[in-house]
Amino acid sequence: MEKVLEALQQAIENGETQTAMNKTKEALNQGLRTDKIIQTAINPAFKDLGQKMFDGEIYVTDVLMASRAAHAALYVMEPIISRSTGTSKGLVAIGTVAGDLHDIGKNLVIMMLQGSGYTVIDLGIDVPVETFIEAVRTHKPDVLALSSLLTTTLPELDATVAALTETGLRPQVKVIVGGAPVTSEYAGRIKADAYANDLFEATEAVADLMHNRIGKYAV
Ligand code: B1M
Repeated sequence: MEKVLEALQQAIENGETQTAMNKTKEALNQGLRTDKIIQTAINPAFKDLGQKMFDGEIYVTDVLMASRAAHAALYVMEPIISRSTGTSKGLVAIGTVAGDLHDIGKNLVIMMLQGSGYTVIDLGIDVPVETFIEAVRTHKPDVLALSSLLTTTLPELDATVAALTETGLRPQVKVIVGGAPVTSEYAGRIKADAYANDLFEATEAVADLMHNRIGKYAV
């Protein structure tokens, strides 16, 4: 792995915000692509941190510091990833479900969607079912994207799709779900339209949904 990416991964794991920003700039100046930076430095940093958190080697505060450093790296890459094409390809409303405060993955998905020409309404984290419903009613997005990183908050995905059906809004919006504990099988069970494993798949899946294509991410 390039030295600069190793240093970036380390800076994120150590929660060193300024170093994370500097290393990201350095990586970009060396001509490294944003997808490589994400896949080779940011994702592995959180894989490591997740394991250490699971093993009780580090505390939530350590992970919070790391998250700030990762957001700083994303901030540096944002203008490149989100470079818009001018005309919008469609409207996506996205949020992390109620009870869940994880937003790094969601924010990456947003940047990628914006960079691919979609307009995105970010509903934030810890979003209750009612807020998703209100957003669909008010903004009429083409796609509603739901993120969940906790096993305990998975039922919120189900509850949101069910509430869309109960309120009669389901036919007007496509639903895509994602996040580490979400699987294609689960997405199918709750009758979502698509499941995506990462930011790249999410963007492809949204394109399929926009064109009513039964693509490889359909469930
Ligand atoms: Co938490 N956390 N966390 N955490 N955290 C996990 C998720 C965990 C797996 C760690 C572990 O135990 N090994 C575990 C969940 C276990 C489970 O339920 N299965 C866990 C836990 C237990 C907790 C707490 C309960 C800890 C505690 O308090 N004791 C607590 C819960 C707080 C809450 O939400 N109510 C908690 C808190 C936190 C922090 C706040 C400290 C911090 C979040 C900061 C933030 O997001 N602003 C945090 C973090 C950072 C993690 C880990 C280490 C990293 C998550 C991350 O950002 N990954 C995580 C362990 C891990 O994942 N290895 C862990 C990087 C990111 C780029 O990937 O988010 O997976 P990811 O997003 C990907 C894909 O999933 C996908 O695309 C993204 C980009 O490629 N994707 C979608 C995501 N959403 C999508 C939506 C889509 C499509 C694709 O369409 C709609």
